[in-house]
Amino acid sequence: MSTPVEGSTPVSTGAQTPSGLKTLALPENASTHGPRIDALLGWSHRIEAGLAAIALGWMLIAVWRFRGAKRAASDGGTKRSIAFVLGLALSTFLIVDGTLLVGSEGYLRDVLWNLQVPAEDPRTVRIEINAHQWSWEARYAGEDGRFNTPDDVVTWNDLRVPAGVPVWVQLVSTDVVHGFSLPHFRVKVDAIPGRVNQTWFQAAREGTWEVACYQHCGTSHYRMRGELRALSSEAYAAWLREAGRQALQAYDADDVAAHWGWDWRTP
Ligand SMILES: [Cu+2]
Repeated sequence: MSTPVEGSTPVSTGAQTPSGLKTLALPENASTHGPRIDALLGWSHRIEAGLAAIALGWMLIAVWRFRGAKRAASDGGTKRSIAFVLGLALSTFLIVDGTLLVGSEGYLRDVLWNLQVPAEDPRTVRIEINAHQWSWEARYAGEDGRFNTPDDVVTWNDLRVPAGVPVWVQLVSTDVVHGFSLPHFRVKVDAIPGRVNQTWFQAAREGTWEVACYQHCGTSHYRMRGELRALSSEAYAAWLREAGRQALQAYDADDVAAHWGWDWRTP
């Protein structure tokens, strides 16, 4: 069930029927690239169902067709029959799997391996994320556009992005491996100590969704949740300006733990 958070829109946590019951369906999609991921999943499931039906059907037919047959002692096959079966298996494998591999190459490149961040897009919002046991700490560069400077905006379990704009995330972890996941955006990437990973997404509309950890990262892993709010561009800019102003006032050069940001990595 959704957990209403005081003063905000309830976070959507899963696909729900009108009566509020959860279904096995994917959570609603809130990103611009989500439909392609969902279509890929849908087609994979259809192909798997087809293959399973062929294999099971073949087995059932064989059981029915030879149900009264006498048990025959196995002779281990002749060289010719073994070669025939091996040849048949190998050709089936090459034709079926080869076709799938070649056919899905474009999809792999465009959808699953779509790591080409729209870095040239001047609207692209950059966020650094530091995962902890058990929270998400996020850092925005502030007005100067540079990270780890006094006007950086730092939030806890509270990601804010403008809707309809690419969001480029670079992330690490301070302790163990965490899994940064936006289920409603079909985004999953590991947060690993000592390594900067990256991903990007784009919210299709305004709203509030869940940020989850999908690696079992310790006893309170289940509590490692945050909110992602997709705002209008104006609301986002206003929030960032005000938060940056407050950050400047609260800046403490001696607070070493607060200075975990890094120079933005360019690919
Ligand atoms: Cu975690």
